[in-house]
Parts: sequence; structure tokens; C-alpha cells
Amino acid sequence: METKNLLLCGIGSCLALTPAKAETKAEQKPNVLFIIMDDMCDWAKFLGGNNQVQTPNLDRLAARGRVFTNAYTAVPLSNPSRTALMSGIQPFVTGVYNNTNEISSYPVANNSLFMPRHFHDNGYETIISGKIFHTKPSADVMKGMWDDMTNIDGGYGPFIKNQSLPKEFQEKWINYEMWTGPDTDFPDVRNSQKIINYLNQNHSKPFFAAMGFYRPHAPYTAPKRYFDMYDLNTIQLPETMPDDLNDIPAYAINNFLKDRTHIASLKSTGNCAQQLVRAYLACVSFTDDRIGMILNALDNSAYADNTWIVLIGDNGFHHTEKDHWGKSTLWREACHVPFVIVPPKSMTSFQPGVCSRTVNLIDIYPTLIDLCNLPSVENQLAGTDIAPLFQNPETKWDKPSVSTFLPGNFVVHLNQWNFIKYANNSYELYNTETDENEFFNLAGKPEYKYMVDSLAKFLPTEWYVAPEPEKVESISEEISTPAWEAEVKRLNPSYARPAIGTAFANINSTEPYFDKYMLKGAIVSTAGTPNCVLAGFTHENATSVLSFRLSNDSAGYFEFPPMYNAGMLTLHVRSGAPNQKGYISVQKFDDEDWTTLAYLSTKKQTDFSATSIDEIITYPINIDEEVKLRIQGGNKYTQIFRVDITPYGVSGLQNIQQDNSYVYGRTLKIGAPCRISLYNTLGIKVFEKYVEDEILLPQSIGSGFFLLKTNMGVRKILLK
Ligand SMILES: [Ca+2]
Ligand SMILES: [Ca+2]
Repeated sequence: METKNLLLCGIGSCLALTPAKAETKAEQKPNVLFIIMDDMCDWAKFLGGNNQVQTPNLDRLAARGRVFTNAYTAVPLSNPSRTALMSGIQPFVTGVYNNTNEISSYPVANNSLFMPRHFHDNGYETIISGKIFHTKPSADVMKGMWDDMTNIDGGYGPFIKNQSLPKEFQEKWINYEMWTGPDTDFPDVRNSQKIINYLNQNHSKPFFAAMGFYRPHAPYTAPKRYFDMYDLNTIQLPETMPDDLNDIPAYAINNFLKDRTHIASLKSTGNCAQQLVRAYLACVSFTDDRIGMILNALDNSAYADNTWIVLIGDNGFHHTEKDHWGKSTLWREACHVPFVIVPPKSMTSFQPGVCSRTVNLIDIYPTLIDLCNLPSVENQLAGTDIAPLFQNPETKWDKPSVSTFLPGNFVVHLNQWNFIKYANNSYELYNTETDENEFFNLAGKPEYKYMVDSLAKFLPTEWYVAPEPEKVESISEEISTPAWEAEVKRLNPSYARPAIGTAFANINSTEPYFDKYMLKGAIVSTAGTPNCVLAGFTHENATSVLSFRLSNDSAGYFEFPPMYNAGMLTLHVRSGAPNQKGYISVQKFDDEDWTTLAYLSTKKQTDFSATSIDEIITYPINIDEEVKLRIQGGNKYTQIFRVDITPYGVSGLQNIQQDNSYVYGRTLKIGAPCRISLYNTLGIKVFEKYVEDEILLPQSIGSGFFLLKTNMGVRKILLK
């Protein structure tokens, strides 16, 4: 068999193929099975990151391949990590540093030749199942990349229905549930079955099949039997050191360790931290099991002898180390990942084992080009072809790995040395040979200056800095702008503004807004009256602005779209009760119900002067975390003309980006089937439909900003 003989030649000799041999190899293209685990740190048995974890399938896969024990992600966060490894371009070149925007909004990344496209263009059938990208390149790019996208994504579900942790720790993500519903509740199960089915079919072309697991990423829901594999009473937390943070630059602590208080209370409350560690381990074992099924399917298929397997985690994870539960740091926990390359079974000359040379996931693309004999990609790939290390793990190697997290923050790994340099020039140095946990920062010690100096040479000298993002300073500001006025007219050409002087009580509610409250038609004042006293804002002669009314029975309320944080709340209100004071309340959604942050008293209507009919109430919300707020009607009915919430601190107020839906052009793709509703910027519902997977939104609803409501909440989208 030609293929077999060829593969037996081994990589080392293939590297020096004669043209004639290269042609032979090109005719017999090997398949690639590419597997990504989401948020999978080095807690696989074969990597030794946790000695309690049970990963029999990952271990048997690793035993057949080259295990890169010193492998790092390009970015310790899903979207930039995946963008870097799929494009082969460093994040500090593309500008894809975080999860916020779609790849399509970054020209360098979007226009790159992504690895699956390169396979596709060279005769491969390209299959995607589950989560490979986090946010996507443009629709055109995606279409050119994949032959079959019917099983793309699927989402992080199922989400927790029965909260397991004590009330103070209950939330959507960092929590768990021992799932007793069917396994098929999990997209990972459905998606991996798709790959198994694919391996059981006959294919005339070579394939690049990519399987992206959502686990062990939170929420930590997994079938109960995987929790049962671990005895909670014997679960050990990762090793930590009490004063570990004392020798870390303040920059790192302030920017990357924002959940210290939460983690401290988790660790000090019963066995909560142990419960979470067990939940993560259960999710690892769940994924391990599915990977075992894929491996069995491959081994029993016609492709076992001619398929390469690449298995990785997209980023590492802290499980209370450095008082952190998460990724997005430059320490080893967040950057160190599993990385295994398994050769086709026919390559019997291959000697499995570990390679401790320093490598990075960005090396995958050039390496697969070599292993599959694809044409090289010029002027794009930052990584290094590590096929020589696959063949001979002792190959002399002096190339460092560079990982990035947000602009100007880097870690250089080289052999046992980890050198972190932050954007403010503070830095850390660790020797993992003697200090695997990175407890002891050697950066300030004169005897290690030589190492700092030598590793600093590998730091990027320039990097992409994004233009300042447009901040949404106020959710309601559109209400007051000319654009908003135009929108009113576009949507309702017959809309008649009340005449100047119309009595307050005559302004009636018209439309439901988010199905939650009544949008009032207008509020009226004398021409030129600054009835909203924000700087620079008057109603001029038009004298109308949209507003809404809270009923006086506490049933009415105005709910904000979810926000990342909230600073100062400003309300422009007018009591509907002429001679009585009243109040309205500000509420925050906590776990399961609304809790009141403040009762804000409103003046009696007769207290307002003729030139200023609004009462302006300010209240500092000051919550620097994801928050859902609403203003609820109090004991009198109240007209609200305008509501503003400034961002907390320096961070921008943004609508929450859902992980499971995205828009390209006019196509809306959702992670899991659900009913979606679209509202225009007036809050009027313009479209509603049950969507299985994706939908092309009709032109009839127009372009511009819309509010998308799914079972995951509400967010703002832009339709072009
Ligand atoms: Ca991830
Ligand atoms: Ca330390």
C-alpha cells in the first residue's frame, strides 16, 4: 500500500523529500482529525496537572502520539486563541485580543488564509462540528472554509436549572449541576456523534474534520455519572501559597485578578471550592469519554491508517490559583495547554512519547502544512513547523513561545523560564523547573538579570492598538438624538406629536416596549424649554421627546438590557400626582428575583417651575460587574422622560455580547434553537420566529440597530 509505505518513511525523511516523492505524497493526502477542548487546562492525567483527574481516553490517545508537555496558547482566552491558531497570525498583529467583536471586524484576520480554507483549497473536504471559532470571520470566509457547517456550534448548554452552590454563589456560569436528563441535552454529545457518523461513512476526498467541545468550559453541567467518578470528600484543591500575590506587580493584580474576594469566600465557605473543582473534573471526564468514542470510531474506520489527530485545549484555567477562577492571565495556569499530535496508525516506525521543547498552538498551522504536504502559505504564518520535534523530541530547539493577553502584555516561555512583561513595563520571571506553581517571582533578583535580558529580546517591539471604541454612554441617548427622531418618523409616518401645551395626563401609552412597559407618545413643554437639562440638549422648537410612564401600582417597570457594569443613574421624571410626593424604586436582579437598591422620592408635580418641568434624580449604582437593572413604578404614577446610566469607572457600558449568537450581514446564527424577537430602536417588535440554527432576516424590517431577544437575553445587533 502506497500510503503506508510513504508514511513509514517518517517525518524526518519526508522533510527532505525529493520532488518525485513529494508528488506521490500529494496524491495520498492524509486526513486530519482536529479536536479542541474549551478551557481545558493541563488537568489531563497524561500531563500531570492534576493527579485526581480521570482521563483514560486522553491518556490512551496521548500514548500513541507526541505529547508536547511545554505547550502554550497564543492567547489565554477563547476567541483570540482560536483566531491565532486558525490564522497562524499573532494577536498583536491582527488586533484580535478578546471576545468582544467578531473576527470579521478585524481585516488582517478576516482576510487571512485560515487553516481549514487552505485544506479546502487543496482538495480536502472540511467539516466543522461544535465550537471551533468563538466569534466568526465573515460569512463569505466561513463558506469558503467549510464544506459542511450543519453542526457548527451548539452552545454551552444545558444551563443550570437547579443551583447547587449556596445562595451567595449562585449564578449562571461558575456553578454546576449533576445532569440527570438525557445525554443528548448536550451539544457536545450531538456534535461528537456527528463526527462519529462522518467517520463511519465513505469519503472520496481526504478530510479535515474539526470537532470543538464546549466542555470543560462552564457552566459545569455534565451527566451525573461523571460527578460520581469523584468522591467530593477527597477532592483536593490546587496547591496555593498564602502570600503568593505579594511579589506580583500591582498592575497584574488590579487588571487580571478581579475576583479575589469572591474566590476567597468560595474557599472559606464549606467545601464550595472543592465542589467546583469536582464539577470541572466531571466535565473533563465527560469530554474525555466522548473523545474516546471518536477515537474508537476512527480506529474502526477505513481512515485509521491515514489520519493524523491533533488534540488541544484553547486556553488553560486557574482553579483558585493566584486567587482566581478563570483564564485571561499570563501565568502558567491560564497559558499552559494540552497539545498532542498522533500519527496515522500505519506509521508504525513512530516512537510515541513526550517532547518538552517549548511550543505554541500557533505552530499547528505550519506543522500541519508539513505533515499533510500542503503548499506553504507565504507571509502569513508566525508559528514554527514543529514536525522535526514530532519526529525527534530531542531536536535542538531554541525557539520561545510568546503569548499575549490584551495589548502590550506578553509572556515569553523558553524551556523552564517564564518571563511576563506587562504594558506598564512591570515584569515577572519564574523558573518552573524549581517552581512549577510560579510562586516565587525572580524578576527583581540581580542574579537573574541575565535571564530577564535574554528573554526580553523575544518580546514584540510593536503591537496593534485598537482605536478607541465607541462607547455607549447612555442607553437612552438615542431617544434624544436627531437619529431617534428620524427613526420615529420612519417607523410611524403618521405619528403626530402632541401640540405644545398638551396636558400631561392626555399623553397616552401606545406601544409595548420589550413587552415590559408602556412607551408613551411624547412629553411636551414650551418651545425652547430645556426640559431635559443635560448639557447641550434641548428640545428646541420640536418640543417632543419619547418617554414612558410607570404606573402607580408598582406593576410597571422599565428594564434595561443587561449591562457589564453601571455607574451613575440619572432619571428625568415628573410625578403624576399634583400635590403629593411619591417614590419609584431602582431594582437589581439577584439570582432569582428582583431586589430593591433604592427608593427614590419624587417631588409633587406642583413643585416644578414653569421652565423646568423635569425633576432630575441621580443615584450612584456603582456596580462593577454584569448587572440587570430596572426602574419600577412606585406609589404614584410617574412619567419618565429620560434615563441615563453612565459606565462604572473607566470601563464602557456595553450591551452584553451573547456567546451563542452572532450576525453576519443579515444572517443571524444562534447557538441553540429558540424563539427570537427583534425590536427596533423604539422597542417595537418587528420580527419574531422560532429559529433552529440560522435565519436570513428579511429586508423588509430594514437596516440599522435592532434589539435581539432570545432565551439568553437581549442584546443590540447591527443589520447591514
Ligand atoms: Ca476557552
Ligand atoms: Ca508569588
